[in-house]
Amino acid sequence: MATITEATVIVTSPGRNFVTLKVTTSDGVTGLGDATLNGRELAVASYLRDHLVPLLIGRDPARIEDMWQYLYKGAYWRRGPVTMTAIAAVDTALWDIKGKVAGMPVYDLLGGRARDGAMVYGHASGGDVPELLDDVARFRDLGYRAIRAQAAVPGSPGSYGVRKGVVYEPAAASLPDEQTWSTEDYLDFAPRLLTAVRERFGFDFHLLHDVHHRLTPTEAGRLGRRLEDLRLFWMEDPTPAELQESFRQIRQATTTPIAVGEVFNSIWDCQQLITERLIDYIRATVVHAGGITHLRRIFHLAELYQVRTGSHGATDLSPVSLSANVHLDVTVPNFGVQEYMGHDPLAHEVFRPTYELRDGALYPSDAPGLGVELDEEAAARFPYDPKYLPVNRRTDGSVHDW
Ligand code: GCO
Ligand code: MG
Repeated sequence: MATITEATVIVTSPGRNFVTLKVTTSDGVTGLGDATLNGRELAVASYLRDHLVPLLIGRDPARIEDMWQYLYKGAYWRRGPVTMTAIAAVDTALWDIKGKVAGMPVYDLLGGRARDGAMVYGHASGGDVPELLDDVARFRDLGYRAIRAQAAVPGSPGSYGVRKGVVYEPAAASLPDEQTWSTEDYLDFAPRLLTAVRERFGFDFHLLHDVHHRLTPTEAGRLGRRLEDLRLFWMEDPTPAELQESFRQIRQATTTPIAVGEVFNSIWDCQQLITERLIDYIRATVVHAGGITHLRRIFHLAELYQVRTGSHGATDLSPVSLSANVHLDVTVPNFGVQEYMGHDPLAHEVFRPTYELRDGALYPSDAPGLGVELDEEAAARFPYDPKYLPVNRRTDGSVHDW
């Protein structure tokens, strides 16, 4: 039996911070797992280095489910983003190893492809409506079949979702950026913005929009109803989801499909949302929801309730977790869409993924395992660069959800 002989944590910042776990076996096989938690990276690095790595050495890398149960139940303290991201990193690395040992891509270990590629949505954004429309045109020219549309809300400087550089990156150095938010301005603006997109480009592509947890259920219901004729693919994160039953109210108010889940870390965060069909798409990811093993469980539960998948794929998810997600996406019957923002070219000096973007979809390669290499020498050239996600305040100065 091969055993785990080494596990190292690589923290690198090629354009943005990434934490990666590399597990090595006595047969010399290595596997990678993403452990990036934007703005709280070192907490996961320490959880891995100080608490999990000592438990991995000498164990059988083939027993993925047992390892998951051992780390989850063995911690006594359950769930939470730090714990679940750390467990995800171990789990993902073990799937990568299992694939390499078997000489199979991970999607084959998961039952084989149900589709060739995973349709992705790209992020069109702009400082105002004309800029956004130009960006939507660009994504259409690039062959995207699903496009998310966001623009800066007039009167709310620093609105989320608007790209400033090559890729969208909301985290800022030193202290968190403090932004201002007016729900009234947003509710007035969002329907105008999305109407402008449909008026200019019509209905032959999927249109998505992210509300980024900013509304109450009443406001979200009202917005969803106003957007119904625009036939959105989804309205994302309309309200914070700690109170799962609050989605019932949005549901009763509108037929606009609802997506949620990028901050979820376990099946318990979405059990009621799924089993009561309060959402249409579950957006949890491999890296933040306990790895391939746990995300697959969530997706299978969702399938029973006709909830489709739409995993988070922002720039703060490394090419390792994006690849893992795409391997899972192509196998699940209830796949919906995969978010894809791409990465800063610097990130590709460190991570060499083999998935391919074609015709608006990501195709995993048939390389054994996850098909991603990490260049450790390149990683060492980009030391950790502390950054924080923004904080959001209402116009009266009180803290709101970001
Ligand atoms: C999305 C997101 C992200 C998050 C980011 C936080 O839908 O992709 O809302 O852009 O804000 O991942 O780290
Ligand atoms: Mg989002």
